Amino acid sequence: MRDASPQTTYLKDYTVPDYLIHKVALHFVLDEERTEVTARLTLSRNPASLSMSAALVLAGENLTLQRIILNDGEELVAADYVQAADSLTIYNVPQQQPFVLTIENTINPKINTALEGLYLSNGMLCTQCEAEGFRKITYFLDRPDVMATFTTTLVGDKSRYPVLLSNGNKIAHGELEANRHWVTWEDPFTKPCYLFALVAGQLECIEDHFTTQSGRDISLQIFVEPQDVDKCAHAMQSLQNAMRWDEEVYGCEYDLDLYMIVAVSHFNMGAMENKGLNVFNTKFVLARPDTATDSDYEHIEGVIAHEYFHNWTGNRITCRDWFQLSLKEGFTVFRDQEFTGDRTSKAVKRIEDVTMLRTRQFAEDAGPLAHPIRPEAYIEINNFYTVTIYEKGAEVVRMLHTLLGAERFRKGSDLYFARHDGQAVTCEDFVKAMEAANGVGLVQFRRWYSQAGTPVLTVSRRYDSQAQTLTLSISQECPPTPGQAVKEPLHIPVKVGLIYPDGTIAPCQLQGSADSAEEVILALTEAAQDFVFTGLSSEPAVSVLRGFSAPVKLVMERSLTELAFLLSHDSDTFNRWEAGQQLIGQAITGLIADVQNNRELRLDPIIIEAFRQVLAQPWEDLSYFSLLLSLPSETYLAEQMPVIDVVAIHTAREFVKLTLAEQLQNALQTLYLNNHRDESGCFDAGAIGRRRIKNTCLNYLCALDDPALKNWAHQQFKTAKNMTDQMAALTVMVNNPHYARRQCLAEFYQQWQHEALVIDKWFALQAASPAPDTFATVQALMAHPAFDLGTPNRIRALIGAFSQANPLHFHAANGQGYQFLADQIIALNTLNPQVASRMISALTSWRRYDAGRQALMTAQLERIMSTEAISKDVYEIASKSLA
Ligand code: LYS
Repeated sequence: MRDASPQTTYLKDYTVPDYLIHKVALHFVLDEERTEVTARLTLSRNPASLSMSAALVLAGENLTLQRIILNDGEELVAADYVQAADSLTIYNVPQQQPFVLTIENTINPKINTALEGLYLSNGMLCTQCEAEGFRKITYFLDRPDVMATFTTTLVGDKSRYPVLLSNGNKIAHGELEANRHWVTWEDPFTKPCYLFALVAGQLECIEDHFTTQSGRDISLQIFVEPQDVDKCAHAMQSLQNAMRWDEEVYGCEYDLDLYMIVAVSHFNMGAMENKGLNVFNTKFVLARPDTATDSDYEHIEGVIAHEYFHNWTGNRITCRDWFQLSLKEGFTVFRDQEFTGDRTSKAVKRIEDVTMLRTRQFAEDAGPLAHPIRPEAYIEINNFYTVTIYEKGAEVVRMLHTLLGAERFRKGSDLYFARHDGQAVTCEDFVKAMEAANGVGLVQFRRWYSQAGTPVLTVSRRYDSQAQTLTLSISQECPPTPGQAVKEPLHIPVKVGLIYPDGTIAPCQLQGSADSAEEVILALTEAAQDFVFTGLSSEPAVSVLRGFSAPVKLVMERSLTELAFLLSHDSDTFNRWEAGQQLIGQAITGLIADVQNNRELRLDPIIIEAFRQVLAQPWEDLSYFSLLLSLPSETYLAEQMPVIDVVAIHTAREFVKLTLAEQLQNALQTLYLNNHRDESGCFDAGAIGRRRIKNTCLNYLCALDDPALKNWAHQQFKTAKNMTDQMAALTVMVNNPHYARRQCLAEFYQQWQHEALVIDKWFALQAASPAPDTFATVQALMAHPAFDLGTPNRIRALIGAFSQANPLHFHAANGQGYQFLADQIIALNTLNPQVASRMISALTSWRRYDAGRQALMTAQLERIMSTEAISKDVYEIASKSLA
């Protein structure tokens, strides 16, 4: 084990930089194993710095320093500077301001398996600098509050690197001897170095344009490897949609004349918003109807939009320090969620986002890694690109939007852009702009930024028939999280609607107020508060937390009958779906107890009746209809249990699925047949909805041991004209006993072996299967020629899917799943620390399991902790998981 634990960085220690860098001229001579970097930096002392020390400390890692030159004069000698593993300290820099420092160093992209800094992806050179990757390119003040203009010259072999890209506009290019050429790029906007990018390789480009609201013509280019040019149309369309939407909704127009996106197959995350040159994981660019599912199409549009939206929320206005990460990510996620909601179905998008929040973020917030959306300390910032920073951060922005309303929120964002354009700012600056633009105070609301944990709202009600009033008593409580034993009450918007027993809307009129509306937003600010509604002629049903108006857990006693009533009558699409989920969730919870106590299983007829009613109604939004028919996931159900019992959850849920399939077989079959078409390349909401409802039915029907229905799946697999249908069919064949399972898996591989993203699906599907032989399959797949520990997408597909999407087998009682995962994390620790540390998450929640599993999981975490040369990334997550 390492003797000194890695250093922690604290928000409270923030100080302004001692030096500023105004201008950066970079010169690269590209080579796979020895790239030469020359950085000419124009610096000056920061007048705002209080430090008296004259030394200039630059960050740098894995760099081979060649020489340092001051003010274009003499080379510095050894006595002038000190080099450490992660820094370069230069003494006695000139008093005259500004001054110029030229640093020459070399780097080796080929051995850079961490995929941070400059690295190789299928022979192409590319960069990833956020958060602290620029220091792996050259020595620099690698912090977001140092903003400079960049000019970049790339020199490379014409055959290997015909395309040479960097940020901004191409200002010059030319030929050199020995089959080489060069290009110079200039980015006129100041930016922190984490937004720097370069790409060099044999790439093909598809091109289009966009005319902005002020009439400027922007050239749009998407660069991919040659075999993928036929999979870019959707990404291009998505970009244009995002550009239009940002103008319409936020008044934000694009600023450069050129917008480039490059898709690379080796990428640690989803995508990166480098100024004018986004670098994307291929997964979020490439799509053709036969290779990508409907949900892939939606994710591509969402991620393209996310990175595009960053141009204002992230690039023009960036973060002062990495503790403010949610300033750009939370806001940008909120923006992309709203965009997708507008483009597809608002109801469905909200439900999907909340589902993800409640399964993943709530789990994070309840575990040893819980942190506020503005954390106070980190060891490795890459570990803080979390669902809390992103998704809970988006919920906090959404609450501001809910509290202020769309118009006033827009006034706030306008002021934020006007005040801070070109600056590196804080979450506090964002809240202040919202306050100032609207003349409101958000003092208590700020606690959302500093407090971790998921608040629990407990709601009870009392109807007084004489007074015709309904009193809602709401209390809030937030469990302790690491480092935060006591929590203060938060400002929570609780959206409420009332429904009379005949299904009509009851007026919401709060005591003492003259306004009456169909719904109200209650401002819960105290630990416990009563809200009295007046003028109610009979007792209404209460629809609380409409649209999931705050990221909280709701505790409210409700009978199955009341839930069934809300499922048919709630006018809020989110709560209507939620009532159904609560209904079925309560039933499954009861069945889980029955499984644990060896009692006979029986599904309450009220559930079957509720589903029958849903099936009997006409639905316009078929995707929403599908969600109403879907069961809560095993992961969601696990979240609701005091001690997670993966076997009982799986057994109970499968029982419910089977029973519903048996009881509703005719209706499900009809629905399947009515929506089964041979549609290819059709991506309107209607076609997407038809596929979704049809495949939901297929999933139920294939739980039945009926050869005719199993054949439906087989036929669908064989005749599918799009990946959604093909994948859905293969999934039910892999997840249920099926005569053609092996054969279809083999055929699928044969058919798609040259499409990496489709093969990822093939790996993930098998790794997530509840079939009894899954663990053996996963082990065998590790040895498959197409498996590769150097490709993050493949790791996520196999190891990630098994550990995060297969609770039943990952948590096998004998601990084999845990040991397997720890083996992979240890292997990845040196290869790719970022990916390794993300894989630990499956072990982090060990306290949620029984004593036997707890012991097995912690033993593996201890084993990970004793890894030789453990990375900061892995150390932080493993040690905090155990703490
Ligand atoms: N800023 C990127 C995004 O759009 C992610 C960068 C990840 C850096 N480790 O989410």
